[in-house]
Amino acid sequence: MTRRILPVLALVCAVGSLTAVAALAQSAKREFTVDAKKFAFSPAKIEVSEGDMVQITLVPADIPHSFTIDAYKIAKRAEPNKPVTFEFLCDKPGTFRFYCNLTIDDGCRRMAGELVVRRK
Ligand SMILES: [Cu+2]
Repeated sequence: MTRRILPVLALVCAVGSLTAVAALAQSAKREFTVDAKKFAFSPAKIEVSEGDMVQITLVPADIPHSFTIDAYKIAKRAEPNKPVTFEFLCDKPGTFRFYCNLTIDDGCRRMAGELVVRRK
């Protein structure tokens, strides 16, 4: 009886730990600090993998700016000396434009970058 159960237990444990590893790999946390100044984002390109939890800290240096991605329904505004940190799950693969949706200054319309979510 013990002979039969042990291999099964070993298999269950192996599968269990593999599943845990796979889950960890799927939900990698990626942290980015995005500076916003002189009507530009830096970095202007953010690359992650599908399933990543992405944390962004938006740091405006001159005037208030926002980090907006329509497809992910994100619009976060921050002011100089008051950075804002937020997270979202990148569950949609593709290339998405991020931009500043504030209208304080016309220059904000030129502010744009790219979020690339690679398909797993
Ligand atoms: Cu702006």
